[in-house]
Amino acid sequence: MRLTPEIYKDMLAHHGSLAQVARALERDPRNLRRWVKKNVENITPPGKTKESVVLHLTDLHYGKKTDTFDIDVLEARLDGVIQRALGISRILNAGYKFDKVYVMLTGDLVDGNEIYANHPYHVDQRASYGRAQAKKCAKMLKPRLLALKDIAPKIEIHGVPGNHGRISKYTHEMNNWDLVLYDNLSLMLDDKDVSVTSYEKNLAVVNVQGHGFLLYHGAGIRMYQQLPFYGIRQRVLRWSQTLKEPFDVVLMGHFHQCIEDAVNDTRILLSGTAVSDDDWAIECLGVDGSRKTNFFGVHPDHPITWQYKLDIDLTKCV
Ligand SMILES: [Mn+2]
Repeated sequence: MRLTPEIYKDMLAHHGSLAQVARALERDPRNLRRWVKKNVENITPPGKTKESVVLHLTDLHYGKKTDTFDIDVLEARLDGVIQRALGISRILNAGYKFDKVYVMLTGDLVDGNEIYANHPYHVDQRASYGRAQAKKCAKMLKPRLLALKDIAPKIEIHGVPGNHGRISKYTHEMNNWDLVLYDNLSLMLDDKDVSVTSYEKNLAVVNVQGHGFLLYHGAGIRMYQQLPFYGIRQRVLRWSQTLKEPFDVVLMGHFHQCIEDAVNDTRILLSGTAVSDDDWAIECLGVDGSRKTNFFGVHPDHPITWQYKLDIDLTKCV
């Protein structure tokens, strides 16, 4: 008899447990468990669409201190983002089956401590120096990223570095606390269903459901009239001709704004920051950092299906 998911379900209803079904079929229960995992549990229920989920996190600036932002505020804001992502996914569960959550990290997750001359004056002293930030930030992220298993059974984390975590201007660009943070996460998340890829380069293309997602922090793009759009568009146009791997969506941070643009069919999504009363954004851009981040679904036919701009905090922001 060739076992099908329907036959297995009937037998399970009759025999009561997987072990009893294995006995009735005279099969090794461990083999049967593997078969069930592959053929029964991963099957998309009728009426549901199978998709992957992307959560973009960038510019958390762990260690930065402003009038209304420090490491405690960041922790609470991150909890809020995760809760909102889980809440939305529970609503969407009625129509979707999610196979994987991709967490895309595009740098400045740690603030660093000495890449700018005035840097030490803007650091939360409890966060301490760069290596300590990379360790503490990984500890803060670990349980919150694992909570995303409530959305899908597998998690893939991909990270490129930002500019704030650079250790010094006189060392290799990849000597960067963001990458140390990702490496820490990789070691701490000792789970066969969770993977962490830390890219020792500024640009990385991640494949999700057959679509290319280009991860880039943003620090190499100059602004014109203190607006980033022109620079981003022309760079994306050139990259589409230059990069070996094709991409459909660009995910960026750096500008601390949650804004969206496109060049023909290539979507450009910038997520905001966790920082509020962000002197840099207020002075250089004229607006505070927008505390919103992108959360969306990916289907083999469409690089972005549903899409939410999750609030990183619920207080009013520009
Ligand atoms: Mn930043």
